[in-house]
Amino acid sequence: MSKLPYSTKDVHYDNDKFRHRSHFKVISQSLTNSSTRISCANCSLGKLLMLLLISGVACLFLMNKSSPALETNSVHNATFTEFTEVAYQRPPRLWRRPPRLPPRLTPDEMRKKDSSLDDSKWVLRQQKVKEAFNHAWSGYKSFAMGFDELMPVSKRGTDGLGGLGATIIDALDTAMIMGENDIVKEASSWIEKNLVSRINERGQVNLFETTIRVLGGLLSAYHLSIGGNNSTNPEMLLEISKVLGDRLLLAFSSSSTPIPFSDVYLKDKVARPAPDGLSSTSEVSTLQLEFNYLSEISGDPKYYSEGMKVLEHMRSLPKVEGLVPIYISPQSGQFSGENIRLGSRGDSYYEYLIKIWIQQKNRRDTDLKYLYEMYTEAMRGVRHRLVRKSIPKGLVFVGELPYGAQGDFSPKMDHLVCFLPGTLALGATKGMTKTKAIESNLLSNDDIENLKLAEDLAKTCFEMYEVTSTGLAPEIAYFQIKGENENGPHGGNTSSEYLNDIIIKQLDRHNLLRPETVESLMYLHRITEDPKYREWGWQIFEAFEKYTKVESGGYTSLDDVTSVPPPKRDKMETFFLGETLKYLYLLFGENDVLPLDKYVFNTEAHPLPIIGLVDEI
Ligand code: DMJ
Repeated sequence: MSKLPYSTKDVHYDNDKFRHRSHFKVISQSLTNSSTRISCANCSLGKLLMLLLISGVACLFLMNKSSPALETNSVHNATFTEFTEVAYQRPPRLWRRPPRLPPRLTPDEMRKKDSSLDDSKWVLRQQKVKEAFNHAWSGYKSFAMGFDELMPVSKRGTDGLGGLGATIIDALDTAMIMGENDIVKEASSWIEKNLVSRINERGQVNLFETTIRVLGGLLSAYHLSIGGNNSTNPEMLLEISKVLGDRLLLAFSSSSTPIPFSDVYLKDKVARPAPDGLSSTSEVSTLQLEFNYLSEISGDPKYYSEGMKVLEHMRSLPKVEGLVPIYISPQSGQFSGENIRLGSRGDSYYEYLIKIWIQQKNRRDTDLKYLYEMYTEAMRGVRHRLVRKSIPKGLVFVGELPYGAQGDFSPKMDHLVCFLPGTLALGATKGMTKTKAIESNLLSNDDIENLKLAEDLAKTCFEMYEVTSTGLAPEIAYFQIKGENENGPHGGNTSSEYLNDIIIKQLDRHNLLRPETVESLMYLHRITEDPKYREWGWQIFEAFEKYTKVESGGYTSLDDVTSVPPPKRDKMETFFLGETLKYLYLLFGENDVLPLDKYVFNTEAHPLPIIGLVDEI
């Protein structure tokens, strides 16, 4: 094998040195190359060739010298035109400088180099999310410790969720995932000292909110602390979960049907229906991931069986292509009204159908295939009945049927619906990457259609942020479908190409720091591996930083995302720490942290292990 003009050792030592190869070095190295030397010296033809080579080198050296014209025209004195004209008069060169060589890395090394640069960008961005979490916690701790939520502008606390210190419990597993050990200690010790007495002393709580935020938070912190974070005692978390779970079971035992009441009175140990007698469909069907896991770790099946009765019952109720009204009566056990939507009161019914099936799919003793079928049918119903495209630019959105199957379609989409892209993607690949699912031939036609819808909807959800002056989404958007209201109320970002597709009404312009879009971006990034989802997430995070951060600590909800500066609403919802910042942190981090084929996230972003797959983290 002929030798290289420079050694490979040099290349490995420092590539940059070899980016520019001097003629002299290249030629002299080839002359001193031993094999050339030996063969040249050994014959007279060789000597002749050597002579020719030396005269060639001399000739090249002379031709390569700068032209006299250029030497007499100093670059500093000549105008640009003079300089270029002179240059153009030069005789064409026979010998040109060799181009700068790219670094001599193998394609593999090149890829690694690029991705490590990219990785470090995301490590820094993830760090920014951690800083935001610290800022949120420090505001809460300074002004509202022990209250449910922080009012960051007026610097005080408020109990909007029954007074169980909801922010502390919602934030605990986020702090664990981020490795914020001081916060973990503070939160755990507050829970250990206060939570049981709060459960015994406080009044009315909502069954759903308390289950997803408080019970869900305790359970995932329990799981993450087993054999891991020793500043939290998992046994303590399990004991408190049982106390709370038992109290919440009153909502089931007080009802004469499998549909639980919506409110539990903790101190009095009773449960009652909401004033209008109805429960929300999403609320009664968004308890089971938590109750099932509590049965799993406590060994007591009662939580599982009460929760699952709701879904078994709902299985037999009439539906519109799998779609259900947003209210249900615990007295009759029947759906109430005809209003069908995937926004408030409907959303997580669909989310939990697939997630409970995933959570339980490895159990041999139960057959929950019916949940998978209910989900598949419902998503067909969504695609058939609720999905439309806006005009003029064709954003895909999910609307509503406020008067049921026979009534008019409403092009209204709550920000809450933005959970759907993530759930659709998860349901399609079951947590695998899209590439792997395709290679393994695992996607059905429904899965493929759902995945496509997931990607289209994720774009729409992102554009709901992009279209406003603040870069933050409103609570509710309407989509243009008839060409009316062309100059109707819009988001204010005149450089958005979707300005006329998205209508934002006066009363819908608030932003509560909600997580659904960044949640879906996290799923789509992990599943499709498309980097654009991370970039979108970063843009959203920057908008939160710019407009919702309160200097003295915490982040605030806004009254109007279409005006700058946006008026503040003075509330930091618990899900900003429990969900929004957690999903952003996971979006910017490694995909194998809490992998989607081993964990299901409850609707409040609390990761729970898929039964039979994970014993410890
Ligand atoms: C959270 O409490 C949960 O994500 C719930 O499913 C919907 N609403 C909020 C966040 O927006």
